[in-house]
Amino acid sequence: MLSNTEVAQKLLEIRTLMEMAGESFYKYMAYEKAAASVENAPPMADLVAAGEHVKLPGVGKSIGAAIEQLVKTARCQQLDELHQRFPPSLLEVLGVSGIGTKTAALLFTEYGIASLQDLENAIAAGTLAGVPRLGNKTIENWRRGILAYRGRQKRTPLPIALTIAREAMDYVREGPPLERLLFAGSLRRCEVTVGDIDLVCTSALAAEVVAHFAAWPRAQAVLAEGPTKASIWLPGGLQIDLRVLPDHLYGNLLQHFTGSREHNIKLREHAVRASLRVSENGILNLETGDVITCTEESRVYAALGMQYIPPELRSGLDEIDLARAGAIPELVESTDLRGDFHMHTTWSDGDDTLDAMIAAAAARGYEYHAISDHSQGRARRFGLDPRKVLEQRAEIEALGDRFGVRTLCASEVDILPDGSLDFDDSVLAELDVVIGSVHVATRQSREEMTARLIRACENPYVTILGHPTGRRFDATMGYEFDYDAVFAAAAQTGTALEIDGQAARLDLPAPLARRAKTFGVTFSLDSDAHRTGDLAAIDFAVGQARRAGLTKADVLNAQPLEYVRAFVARKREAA
Ligand code: DGT
Ligand code: CA
Ligand code: CA
Ligand code: ZN
Repeated sequence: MLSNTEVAQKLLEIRTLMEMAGESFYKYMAYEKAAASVENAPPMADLVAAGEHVKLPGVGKSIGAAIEQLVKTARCQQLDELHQRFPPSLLEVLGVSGIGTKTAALLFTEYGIASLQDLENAIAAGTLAGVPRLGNKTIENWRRGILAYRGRQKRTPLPIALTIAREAMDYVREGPPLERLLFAGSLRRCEVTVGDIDLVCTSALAAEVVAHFAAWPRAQAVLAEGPTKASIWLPGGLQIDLRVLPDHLYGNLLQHFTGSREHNIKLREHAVRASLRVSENGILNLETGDVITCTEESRVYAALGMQYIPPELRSGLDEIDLARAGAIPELVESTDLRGDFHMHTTWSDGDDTLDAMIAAAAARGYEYHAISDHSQGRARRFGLDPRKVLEQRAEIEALGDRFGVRTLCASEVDILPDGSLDFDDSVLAELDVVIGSVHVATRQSREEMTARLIRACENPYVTILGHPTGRRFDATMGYEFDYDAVFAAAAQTGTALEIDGQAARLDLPAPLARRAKTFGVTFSLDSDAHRTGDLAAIDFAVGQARRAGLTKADVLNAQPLEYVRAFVARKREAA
């Protein structure tokens, strides 16, 4: 059964294909109007069942018949006929700026180009060169348009974007002299994925800096290049924008390009009430004509009569009201962390030895950390059985304080399908900290998964619920459960919820962590490192925590070891 939105999308597809087929404006626009009606109507399945769909504005007999077929079978005669003429894959070509329905139809009928990939191949092979009506400039624009389209389709995970941004910044610094350089946009706001990378820079030699940037050998194409800005595309379609202004505008520039768009709109609305206009070029007083320029970003907010708002909170929610009331929370920082509860060694699936991981944790200046190798699992090849757990504990105890950090004995224990744990209580009781994680049977129903996670929270030995949603960037969508019910259980039982900083996870995501906080949940920010080099991934967990508005007090591993021990003991004693 198609939803209203899906029916509307099909009607719009008919509209576009009709235009391609050369139908009259009035004919195809009727489908566009009908699509808008459907979008705003009560559920179409009900209307069709009652025969009332034909009464919707803009829906007559023939469109009504199409809607009825779509609702019932997800197909309709009009669309089937149009697909005989034009393949559905051709629609993607319309996503390229500069290509309209006429051009797409021509490309298909005359050159057999049926998809974006076909077009890309034809351009690369030079097949379209020399075609009258298609100048070289048009084809070059299409080539760029395809890259931009691909880039728009695909958002890049934050950890990958951050690495690339740092490499681009290193390259920019090798060029003409500059004052300050930083990434802005969604990357600076620590969004889980970014659409593109925005770099802001101050220099007296803007044009030279821009030219150097545009010549980065890693760029596959240069979009706009002007005296103060340029955009490049990397292979795969990731875009990087650079903007260069004089140094006395650094604060304005950084504020402007950090966004979010929603935040900036609200900020400008607030400013206008005080007759101020905010832009990257300064704050203009509309009454006096004076311009306030800000060398530091905090001055922008001060000039607008509010507290500084950290980038992670600039989402356009309530942060401006909070800042005006002086009520922006003091967000947790990386330097607040005294430890990390989640890391693996060669005892299970890690790449580095126990000694190496402990030394690396000590080198980060932690007061304490936990080694949390996997439990045996259901025939997991690399997991530890109870005997191995005790063996590892003996080894950790033998090391004592050799590395200058307190190593806690932990385990990342599988939460089994029924919510029980992979180890008996007698084994769990030997551990300082227990992380319970779902790794198997992830396709349970929402109800089963909810009950499973609640049961895990109710287990007196579960200190932390690991990567609570199970989602990953690669493909895994995570499992469904009733978030509120599990957050309430975590708060009530004194179970910490993890924000796992591993590049592929970032789980809990910030919006859910923000929600969990309203239940009074305690959080654990962890690296889930499988090698020494990944301990720094804990910073991504901090980024998500900050986006969620978490403070030091919300975070278990921002507390001293005695507090952690008491947190664990309280839950075990309550049982
Ligand atoms: P993204 O790239 O989709 O992950 O999200 P952002 O927030 O990085 O968006 P982006 O790259 O389009 O623009 C960066 C920031 O620049 C945006 O958050 C707000 C600010 N900005 C202000 N005015 C404009 C404008 O006219 N165009 C664009 N593109 N950005 C603007
Ligand atoms: Ca961006
Ligand atoms: Ca951008
Ligand atoms: Zn793990």
